[in-house]
Order: sequence, then C-alpha cells, then structure tokens
Amino acid sequence: MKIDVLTIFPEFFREVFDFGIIRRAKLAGIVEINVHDIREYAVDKHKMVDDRPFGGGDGMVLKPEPIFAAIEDLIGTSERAAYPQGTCVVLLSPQGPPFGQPAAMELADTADHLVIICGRYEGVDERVNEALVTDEISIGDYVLSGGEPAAVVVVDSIVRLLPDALGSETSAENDSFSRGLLDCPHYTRPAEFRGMKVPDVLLNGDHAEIEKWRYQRALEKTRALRPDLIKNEEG
Ligand code: 9D3
Repeated sequence: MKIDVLTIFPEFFREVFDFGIIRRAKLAGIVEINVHDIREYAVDKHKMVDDRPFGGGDGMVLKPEPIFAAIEDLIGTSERAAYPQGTCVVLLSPQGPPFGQPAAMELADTADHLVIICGRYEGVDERVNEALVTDEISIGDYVLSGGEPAAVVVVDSIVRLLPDALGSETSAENDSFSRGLLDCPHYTRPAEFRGMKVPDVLLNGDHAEIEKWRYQRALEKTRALRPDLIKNEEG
C-alpha cells in the first residue's frame, strides 16, 4: 500500500511513523508512507495555502488550488471518476462518520493508494470534498485542532492490518475489537510484587484452564467497562 499524507504541518509527522509495527512494515516494503507539505503545491508567489472565508467569519480556510494540484501530482488526475481502482482520498474532518475497526479493515482490504488530506480547525474549501474526496473520516466526538493527529490514528490502524505487517507472534484476528471483546488482564514477572499476586491459574501450566480464565476475564471486563460491545456475545 502507498500512503500519501497532505498537511500544512509536515514536521508534525517527522518521526511518528518510524516506530514499531509501522516502521517494520515500511522496512519490509509492505507500505510506503510519504508526507507532503501542501505549501509545496501553492500556485502563487506567496505560497498561500489558506485564505479568508467568503461570507465573512473568523479564521482561514484551506484553498482548493494547492490541494487539487497535489492530488493531480500524486494520483494523475483530479477527476474522482478517473481515479485508478484502489485509490482512496480521505478527508479527515469532524463531519465524517466516526472511524472504527470495520472502516480500518475495509481500507486495508480495498485501498492500494491512500491519500489522506488533513483538514484544519477553520475548514477546507468545500470543492475539495465535492470533487476529490472518496471518504470523509472523523476519529471521534471530540475537538482536535486539525486532522494531523487523526491521520496518525488512521494510518496506524490500517497498516497493522496489511498482510504480513504483524509478526507471526500476533494476529490481527485475535485483537480486541476484531473479536468484539476487551483484552484479558496480563501479568509478567515477578509473581508477587509489593504484595500483589499474579493469579494462580496463570502459574500452573494448565493451558486449557488458562484459556478459559482469559476468556472469562475478558468477558467480565467487557461487561463492566464496555457493555455496548457484548450485545451479541453469549455469557
Ligand atoms: C464547529 C465548527 N468547527 C470549528 C470552527 C468545527 C471544527 C472544524 C475542524 C472542529 C475541529 C476541526 C479540526 N478537526 C479536524 O480537522 C479533525 C477531527 C476532529 O476535530 N475530531 C475528530 N476527528 C477529526 S478528523 C479531523
């Protein structure tokens, strides 16, 4: 998968994709991630990327020309109908449907070229949305200053779902949310720490018993903390 991020703050992403699973996926050639400064596509001599809103009001709106130019450079066309198969242009904005594991799976499955446009607090010229965007995404009901933190969230959740991105030691299908339950508690050494003991069942090597315990605890924890997740779960 190729991922291009369009932002007015490219420095924000300087190191964020250089750790853990994303770093490994990049090194393994599973994903290529490039961050582009929208300003590099500015058309005028002042390199303007935003301007005052028509109709008045506070703040600045991201101009359409640099974003159209960037899309033409990265995709080859700014006609959404002419995008190659597997091309998705995501606009991160509070107006999108809230992002979740199903949307991450869908994008991981179907996109081979993902272009992510980071919106800003003041807004993006609506013609970007009308002409270029295939998916508008919000990451939840809270106010961010812009789409940049959301881009990190979306990229991380998608890249780890790409085939072979996770080591053989883990599998995305076992993840909380994919399974529909929160995770069970985890412990490591020491077996007793400041008077707090690791549950005996984890120490006695009965793996069938351990699996049963883990499932029960995951169920209990989900019932207590996220009952909304277990509507269809038995137990
Ligand atoms: C209510 C009027 N707008 C503020 C002038 C709303 C608004 C627009 C843009 C609030 C925040 C933002 C900037 N946020 C994003 O670009 C954003 C976001 C978010 O704020 N929450 C959750 N997901 C996302 S994805 C992009």
